Amino acid sequence: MTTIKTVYVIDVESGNLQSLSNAIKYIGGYDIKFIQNEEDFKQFDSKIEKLIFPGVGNFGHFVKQLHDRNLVQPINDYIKSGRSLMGICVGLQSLFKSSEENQFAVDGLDLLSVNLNKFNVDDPIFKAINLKKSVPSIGWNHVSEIKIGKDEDLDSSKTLYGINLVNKYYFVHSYAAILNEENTKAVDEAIVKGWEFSFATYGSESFIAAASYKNFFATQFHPEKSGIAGIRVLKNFLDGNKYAKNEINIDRNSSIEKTLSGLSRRIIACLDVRSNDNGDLVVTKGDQYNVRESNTEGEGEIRNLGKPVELATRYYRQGADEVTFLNITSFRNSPINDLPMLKVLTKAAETIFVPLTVGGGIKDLVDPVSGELVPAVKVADLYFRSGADKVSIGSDAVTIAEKYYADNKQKTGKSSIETISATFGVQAVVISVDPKRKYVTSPKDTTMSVIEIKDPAKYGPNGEKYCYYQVTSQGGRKVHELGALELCQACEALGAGEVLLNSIDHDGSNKGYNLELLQQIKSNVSIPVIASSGAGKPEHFQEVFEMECGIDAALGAGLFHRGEYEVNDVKKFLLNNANMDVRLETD
Ligand code: 1PR
Repeated sequence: MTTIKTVYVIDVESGNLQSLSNAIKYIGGYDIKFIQNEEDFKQFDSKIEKLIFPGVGNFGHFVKQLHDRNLVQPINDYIKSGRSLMGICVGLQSLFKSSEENQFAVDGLDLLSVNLNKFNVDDPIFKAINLKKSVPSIGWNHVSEIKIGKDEDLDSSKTLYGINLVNKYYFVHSYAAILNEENTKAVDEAIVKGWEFSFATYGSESFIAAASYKNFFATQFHPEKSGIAGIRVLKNFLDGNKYAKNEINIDRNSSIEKTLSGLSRRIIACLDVRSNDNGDLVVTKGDQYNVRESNTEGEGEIRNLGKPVELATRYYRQGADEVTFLNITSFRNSPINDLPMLKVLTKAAETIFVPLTVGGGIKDLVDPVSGELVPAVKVADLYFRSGADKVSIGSDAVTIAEKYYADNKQKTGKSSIETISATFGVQAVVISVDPKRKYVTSPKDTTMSVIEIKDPAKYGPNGEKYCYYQVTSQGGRKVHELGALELCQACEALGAGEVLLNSIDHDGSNKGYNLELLQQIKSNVSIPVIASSGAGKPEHFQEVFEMECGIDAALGAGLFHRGEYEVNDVKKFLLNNANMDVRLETD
């Protein structure tokens, strides 16, 4: 009979708790107990042998929670006692000295005397070709170096809890223990004392990817979101297998491209979800946002391409680097605690160990049952607690941006974008943009930034040589006098961490991404941009990643739903035909 052990998890309402719990359940053999405050710690202290300290989002907010809950001293005492502890992401950061990201002016636990700095948008290797480095860093990266053990019997087949040089791990952060002069000195001194590290590089900036000292271990990346490679790291920690033998023995092919950022080409599978006419939740897909089949009598039924959890799981197994669910009708009249997408996420997150994004209806809501006002940050919290890693905001982003410009770029601190990013971090807030091309005869005809159309074949119906992309809300139904670029810039200023850039003109067309739109937005914001709408074959992914502006990720929907291509077909094509770096199953 196998004995079930207990792993204790510090719960300061961090976004990744559910994902971590799911990963531990998947590994098996452990039950989970949460520690929320000093009293819980005292109650369990003598029994704790494995403690996990997960964090995501804002350093200051996270560390303040530890202080407010009187958890700093018990955690320090626990570490001193030599028992096992694993920190994840901000869980790792909070064990360091301090961070630039610190609106509450609280210091970390100072276990290792290094400071956290923001990645440099003006990284010289990007600047040299007139680009900006995307910050936050979101995506899959290798570790570039592992420094372990002083024992002579340690050889290259050994790893730090399974971390090896071949696998890719999911990193999502704006701040890191970057190896500047001061931090490098602290790291060198720590190594002499027996600390062990692995490092990774984002652009030209190297930073601590994992740190370990005796039974203490922490990762900047998210093992619970790093597919099977991450699960292996977590399992090795739980099993106390510090120098686990390397299970991946393939040589990394050194001729494969190295992207400027170091991140591999990120492929996202997207599921547009809504109720069909029978009230069942289905994955659908529109043509220019029209999701009804056309028939001889006009509009037919909602196009039904499958069940959300089933399809999402299939795409994860096919190698999707991320899965996005867009609730395209927002279920406006559902009681808050019973939003249908919560169940979809809960179920999907049980077996999908890559990041999940959910969009649709993220804004301040009034619960139709209780009449209670539910702020957007609470709605987002419900989704995070169900296993989402990011929320995507569409219609509300347009309202917020319009107000931002009307108020002369004043921030209120109260919008969904601001409140969610202040609590859960900028990386948790994606803006979903639904723009439509509008032709203009001259740039003077609008206050929006226009694009000059170079190809005469693409001029407007009246020979217009300029266009801009007018944003819409409510799934394309409402058109606003605001450009896509202006929307993205306002949202970036307010704290959005990523742009999901759709194009109504290209949606469902299979003719490739809207390159002129992508070029305009990506060249004028510093946050990552996901290309969406129009992918019909692997060549379209290659084309979008070859753009000089440096698109961060590419999303596909219809081509995967119709079964024309599997996600890995696209990745293998990118690797074999374009020598592009992708994460494959072996990773
Ligand atoms: O406005 O915050 O409630 O969010 C609603 C969300 O639902 C928005 O993200 C909006 O983009 C999305 N949405 C609303 N209506 C539709 C529709 O199709 N009728 N879907 C819709 C948008 C666009 C992409 C699609 C790509 C790729 N879907 O997500 O998956 O265009 O498609 P393709 O590869 O097949 O071309 P809110």
